[in-house]
Amino acid sequence: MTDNTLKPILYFKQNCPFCFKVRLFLLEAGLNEDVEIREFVSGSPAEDDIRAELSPHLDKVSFPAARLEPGRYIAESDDIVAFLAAKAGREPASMPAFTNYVEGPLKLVMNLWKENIELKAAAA
Ligand SMILES: N[C@@H](CCC(=O)N[C@@H](CS)C(=O)NCC(=O)O)C(=O)O
Repeated sequence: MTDNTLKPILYFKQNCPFCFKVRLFLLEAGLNEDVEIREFVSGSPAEDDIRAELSPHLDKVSFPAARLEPGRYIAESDDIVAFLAAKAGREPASMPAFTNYVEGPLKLVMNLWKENIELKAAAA
C-alpha cells in the first residue's frame, strides 16, 4: 500500500495551461497514482486555503506549485516536471503528447499573450 503522506502534492489552478502541462506529463508517464493533486477554482474558498498554505514557502505564489516533500516547495512547471521525471526515471523529451503540447498549443498561447500585452502597451 502507498503511503499518501510521502507523495508529492501538486497544486493546480483549474484550466491553467501550465498546470495542464504537468497534468499531461503525469498522464503520459503513468504517474497519476504517485502524486496527490489539489486543484482549485479561481475565486473559491479552496484557493484562499491553498494560497495561505503556499505563501510562507514561496517567494511568489504561482501555479502549478508543488510540495515535493514536507517543507520543500517549488512553483515552476518545468522544475516540477523535472523533479517528477527524475524521481520516476522518465524522460519528458521522449513523450510525444507532452512535447507536442509544450511546443505547440502552449507556445502559441504564450506568444499570443505576449503579443497582446505589447499591442495594449502600444495602444495606450
Ligand atoms: N512559468 C510559470 C508560469 C506559471 C503561471 O504564470 N501561472 C499562472 C496561472 S496560469 C499564475 O500562477 N498566475 C498567478 C496567480 O494565479 O497567482 C510556470 O511554467 O509554472
